[in-house]
Amino acid sequence: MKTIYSKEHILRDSKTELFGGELVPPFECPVRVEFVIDEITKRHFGEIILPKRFGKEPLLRIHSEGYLDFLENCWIDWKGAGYLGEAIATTSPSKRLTRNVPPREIDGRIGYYCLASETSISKGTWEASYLAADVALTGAERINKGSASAFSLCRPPGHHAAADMFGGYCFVNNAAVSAQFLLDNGAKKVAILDVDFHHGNGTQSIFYDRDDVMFCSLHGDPMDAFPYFLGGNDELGEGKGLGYNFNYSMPPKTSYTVWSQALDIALLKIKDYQADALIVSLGVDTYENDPISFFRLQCDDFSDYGQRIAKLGLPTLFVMEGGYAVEEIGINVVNVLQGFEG
Ligand code: 7XA
Ligand code: ZN
Repeated sequence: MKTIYSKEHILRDSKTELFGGELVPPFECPVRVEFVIDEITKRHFGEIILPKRFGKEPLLRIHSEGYLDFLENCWIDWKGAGYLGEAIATTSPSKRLTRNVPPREIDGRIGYYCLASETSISKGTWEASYLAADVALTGAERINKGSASAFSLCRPPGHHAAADMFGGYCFVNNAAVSAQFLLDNGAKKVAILDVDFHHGNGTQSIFYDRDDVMFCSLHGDPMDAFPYFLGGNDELGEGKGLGYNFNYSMPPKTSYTVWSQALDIALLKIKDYQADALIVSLGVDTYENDPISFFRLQCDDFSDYGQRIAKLGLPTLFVMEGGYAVEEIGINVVNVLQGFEG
């Protein structure tokens, strides 16, 4: 399996995350993907290739023009306002603030497009996010041209990003952009399996009313875990999309025995759907020692679930999402990919 990767992910190098009432160094940091690349190299796991550039069109198939324009200009506008720190939203439209118009002023604009305040925007955030989408699209194009699998080592991650909202360390929804690219280039149906610890609220919301993308997510119960306000097991899709969205939320300390039972159920749904291709939103923050998550998967479990996913026999694009136990992130990611390859 080929890995698509660009060193320029480093352009996303924010210094602050709002965590526990403090500004701390972000969990989503550049070294994460360097550990993955080191492990791929150490285990001789296939060639590492550079992304192609696809332009903004494929991003506009998923995200609104206003949102992409905001991402591109946020840092410039923030600095222009004279602020010294990184760009952080302090207010957002919420239950009873429903005027649905992006404000002119940058504090208002960033709030309008933000779903969670932990994520700062800094110099280079847009450039890295745009490139991460190209990393994903390069993988999708390989699948479209007949490769059995590919690994898009995207950073920053994407699955929390909605059509017009960033947060949870995500700006452009790399998995969604890839799914749409496959559909625009001949696929009739694409399945997305999200195995990150956190619910993929962005991906769910983008495809919620569609039947050409099935979304299945295994994640921490939103009563206990970010993103809190989406991800219930009763969210099944709407309109044409009813019956094409499946959430499997699980409680603190969930073991691999329980997690893998949910995976098997999700895999059956995907099998019955008869998709042309599978996209795996691959977060390894389900690991027992992840610093911000609460499942109990062990390193060998990642190999096992890679094997289970392979049994679907679908062309499969793995898209990197979360995982913050940096010492083991490479081991766990490559275990999934090697398990998949058998
Ligand atoms: O998959 N998503 C992540 O790994 C990021 C979750 C962000 C959580 C922030 C909670 N303070
Ligand atoms: Zn996550």
